[in-house]
Amino acid sequence: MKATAAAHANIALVKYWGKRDEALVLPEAGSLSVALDGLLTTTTVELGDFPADALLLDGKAADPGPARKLLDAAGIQKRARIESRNRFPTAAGLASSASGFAALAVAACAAAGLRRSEEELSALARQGSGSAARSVPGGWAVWEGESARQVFPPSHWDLRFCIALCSSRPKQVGSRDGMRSTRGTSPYHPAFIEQCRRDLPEALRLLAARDLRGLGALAERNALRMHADALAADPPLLYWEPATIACLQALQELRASGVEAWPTIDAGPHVVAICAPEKAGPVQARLRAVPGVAEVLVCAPAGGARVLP
Ligand code: 2P0
Repeated sequence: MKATAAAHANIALVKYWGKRDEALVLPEAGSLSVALDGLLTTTTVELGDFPADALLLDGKAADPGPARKLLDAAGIQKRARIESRNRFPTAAGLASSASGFAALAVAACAAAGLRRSEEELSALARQGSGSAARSVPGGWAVWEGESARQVFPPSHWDLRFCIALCSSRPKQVGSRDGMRSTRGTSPYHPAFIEQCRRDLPEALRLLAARDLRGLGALAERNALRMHADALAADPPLLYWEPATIACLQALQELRASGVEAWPTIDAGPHVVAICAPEKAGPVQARLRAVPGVAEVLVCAPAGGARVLP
């Protein structure tokens, strides 16, 4: 009654920002992501007749409530001892809910001896955190409706994702509250959702063709429009730090000098620059020189969640 699983976090190129069903965690529009090899979570689940559920997150006791919700959804009644570790190079506030809930879904089902398809595991992880649905299949993944599927393996395109860490303080508003508030109060939200519905098929076409200039520019537009949508919420949601803007400008200058790299930004201050492998060195060096950037991690596409022996 014990199993360990590993999963990678992912970065979306067409963002998920809005639920059509809050309780079921169903997205208003489809999203496209890629799993990142440098951002790994390993989770062990032990089931037994323990007095209560317990969760250790990076060695510290944490609320097992959200994990219990996922176990209940899987039909697992036994109490669980869960231990989860983020093998992220720094504790710099990178989102770990995607890799965490993906690893938890896979480890919990393995510990309970439940045979679940990848589609079922993705749908289960989704109930912990929407973006976790995409970390189950990994690689280049599309999430529409109840589950995500891998549309291309990591080997389809050897790109680099340079993550510039632009703040070490915890963000003020989490994704769940942020997207709820945006959906409820931003006058731009319907336009953003319509845009995502147009962006997804276009992004898939550019991804199939390995068109970096096309996909990079689309990812930049999609991310900035998501932030425009959030900025227009009441109260406004400003996720950026001064270093965030400085990174966006540094990437514009790099492109003007012939080093092609495009940014995307999640619901936080960090900038992720997308580029070809041979440009990762200059991009990393340039972003490192931006005042306020603590570190730049370079990641490559990774696979899906898996049970470890
Ligand atoms: C994404 N984000 O597509 C978008 C872009 C953040 C910005 O998915 O409420 O932690 O648990 O479903 O998955 C982060 O949101 O939110 C996210 P819930 P989640 O990656």
